[in-house]
Amino acid sequence: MRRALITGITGQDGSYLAELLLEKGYEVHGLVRRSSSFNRGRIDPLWFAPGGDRLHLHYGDMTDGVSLVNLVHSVRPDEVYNLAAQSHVKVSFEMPEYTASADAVGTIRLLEAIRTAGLTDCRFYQASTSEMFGATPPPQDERTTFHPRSPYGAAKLFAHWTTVNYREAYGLYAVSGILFNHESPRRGETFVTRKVTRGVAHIKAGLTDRLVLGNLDAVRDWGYAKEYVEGMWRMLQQDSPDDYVLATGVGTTVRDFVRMSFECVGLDWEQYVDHDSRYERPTEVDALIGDASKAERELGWRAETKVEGLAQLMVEADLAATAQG
Ligand code: NDP
Ligand code: GDR
Repeated sequence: MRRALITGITGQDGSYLAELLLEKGYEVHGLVRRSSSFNRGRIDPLWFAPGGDRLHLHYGDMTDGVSLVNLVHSVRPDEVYNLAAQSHVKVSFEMPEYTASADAVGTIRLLEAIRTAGLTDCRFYQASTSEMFGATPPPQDERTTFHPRSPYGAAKLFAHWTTVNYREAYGLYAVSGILFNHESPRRGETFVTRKVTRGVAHIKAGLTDRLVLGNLDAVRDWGYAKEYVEGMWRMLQQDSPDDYVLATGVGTTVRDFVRMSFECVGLDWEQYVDHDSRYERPTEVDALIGDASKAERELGWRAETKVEGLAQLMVEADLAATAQG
């Protein structure tokens, strides 16, 4: 039985990936950080799903190297998926040092834990991001120049090159998945898509009549998270390690995503949306549109859900959640 360790298992991607690996028969170990409130809502249903007895959770933190060393030495995983991160771009401007510690140095801590445990056959996935391209105009692929525009983007770029270096220096099977934005009903409520679809559901239910947003002109390439975790897994099943972009190839403005989401419930967005510059970033990433043809060619992976379908499924899930209270 293959054994996987997932950092960030309580997040959007971690929960979908844990589900996928349990379905594939893996023993799944997850790193969970201590919180005063319940932070396992997304993975709670997995305990009761088929294979739930193969799920094991461990306390630890990306900023605590000792916890990572102890965990890797005791679990001795075949595959490690490093998904844990302070993943909010705007927050990274307010917490740059913490973001660098968790996202950049945290990756070094984890890679060193694998190396010092002597796990030479262990396969490592790093959750890299289109934010590393930042100011470089689209389309972006694996050969595009990096130009991050936030402490988050810069920290992830450090982690990306560290992953490449451990592959080259130590022969570790280490890959960097450069993923463009991917969303779902499990997306955190402060990211723009979920903020919008949840806002639409609340407006439709009469709980509020306002939705306050920042920059509506930014262009993003939004796909469906459930499909992207399949791409992560495929990256670790190749004969040799390499880096891949995952994206839909379609760019949409925030404004158009807002319009589509309101149209799902038959409302005109302009009647409800206000602007507040406090939601803007000191430096914005204007446009991200990915070219995932290498992943399609070598992994047989392509994004199936397009942005309209994504908005629809997220609005429907938020309408259902709102109705349940
Ligand atoms: P989320 O923000 O939903 O999840 C982040 C996870 O990391 C959570 O489990 C969180 O725990 C955990 N975490 C945060 N800080 C620490 C820490 N110091 N120690 C241990 N765990 C920590 O992110 P996503 O699921 O959306 O993204 C997964 C990864 O992919 C992230 O690294 C993100 O940066 C990257 N990425 C995401 C993209 C996207 O569009 N979703 C695109 C490209 C890259 P808790 O639940 O307790 O908060
Ligand atoms: P992003 O996602 O920064 O692309 O990072 P986010 O949803 O936060 O922002 C997307 C765009 O929407 C604009 N925007 C707003 N954003 C938020 N959060 N809240 C608002 O009210 C708002 N109004 C407008 C933003 O300015 C931006 O242009 C996500 C994260 O998941 C990262 O971890 C990941 O690496 C990248 O996607 C790829």
